[in-house]
Amino acid sequence: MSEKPVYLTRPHLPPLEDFLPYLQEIWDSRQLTNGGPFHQKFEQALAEYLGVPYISLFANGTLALITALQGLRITGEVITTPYSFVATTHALHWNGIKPVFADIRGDTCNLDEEKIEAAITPQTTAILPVHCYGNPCAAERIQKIADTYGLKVIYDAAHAFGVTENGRSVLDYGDLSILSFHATKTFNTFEGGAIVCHDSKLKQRIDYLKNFGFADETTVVAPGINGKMNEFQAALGLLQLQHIDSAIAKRQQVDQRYREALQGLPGITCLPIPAGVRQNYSYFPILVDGRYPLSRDGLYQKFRDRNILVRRYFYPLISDLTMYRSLPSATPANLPTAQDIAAKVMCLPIYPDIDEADLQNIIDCLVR
Ligand code: T4K
Repeated sequence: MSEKPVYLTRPHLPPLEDFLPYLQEIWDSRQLTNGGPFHQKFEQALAEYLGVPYISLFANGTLALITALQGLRITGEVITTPYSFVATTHALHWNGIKPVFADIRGDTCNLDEEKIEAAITPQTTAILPVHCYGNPCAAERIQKIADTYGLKVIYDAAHAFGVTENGRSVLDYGDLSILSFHATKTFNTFEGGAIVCHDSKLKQRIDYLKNFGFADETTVVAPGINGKMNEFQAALGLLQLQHIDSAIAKRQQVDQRYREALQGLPGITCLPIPAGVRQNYSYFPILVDGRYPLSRDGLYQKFRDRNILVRRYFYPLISDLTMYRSLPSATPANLPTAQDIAAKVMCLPIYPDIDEADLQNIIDCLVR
């Protein structure tokens, strides 16, 4: 076993000396949070980089998700995917909304658009899909369903920073999208997140909601929360924007390396990148099936024994967790593809500065 663990990911950071002038400015101004100058600059720069009309920064992606649901006044039932990080469904729970799970597609691991209509009831108010691993959902079809039934669409785009399909940002779709800038994401501000929306009124409401509902010093217009991003996060974000394209390009090289090395390996399938998609390479999921000499969990253990910290995102399914499994939609028979993928999936380490020897060890662990 090698002494140094190989982590699933390592956060990409700019050179520390480049960040020191930003810190100096924060120290000098003593404006630490509440929409200070870095917050304003980062919000604007980010909207430009992502090519979106309105963006509101948040302390993290989960608060963005919780606030997004409040922003659109979502109630009742929301159709969502069981194949995601727990925050997706927890955000519904924190809003007193009943999650209704529908199955996923095997090719993208995203909510299967053809399973949505059957899950709609008179209580349904919205659809909450996830662009899982940055692969875009079938957004046009989902919008048609939403329009037919008068539903809102909220995209959990936590994995989809900068992702485009046929040149169009995935953030263009739905009523709004949320992003995560957590340390483990392609673009990070230690912790952080955002809501992207398409009209100024909604942005205004979201900005009130993330600041306790304050419209001015004495006016509280809604029961808001504290979701604000602080100046440290915003300054780092501003600097990180200068490095994001090269970080994505380096991730792409790792992705390519894996695909070449694993091509034709019986029992191992790399999830395809759909045609026309500009990915951000945030994850490298593989599916391990019965043709491979080890079970998925056997392979997981082999990696662990070599101190390679692969992860089984997303296993277990959210619908199998104790707090959700008694929901009628959580029954495994309702979610056969999600069950199948969750039993086969494993995410391999991927990050811009991954060591060449580590990469070779990971590949060797799979092929030998
Ligand atoms: N929606 C979706 C679809 C999401 O995937 C997420 C978050 C959210 C919503 C919510 O967004 P946030 O509220 O988080 O902004 C991680 C992350 O904590 C979480 O952000 C992420 N999804 C989820 C998929 O993964 P863990 O508990 O599995 O991470 P952890 O601490 O085990 O770290 C994974 C690897 O990263 C390890 O190998 C070590 C390495 N690492 C981690 C951290 C935190 C570092 O090298 N440095 C670090 O600072 O949840």
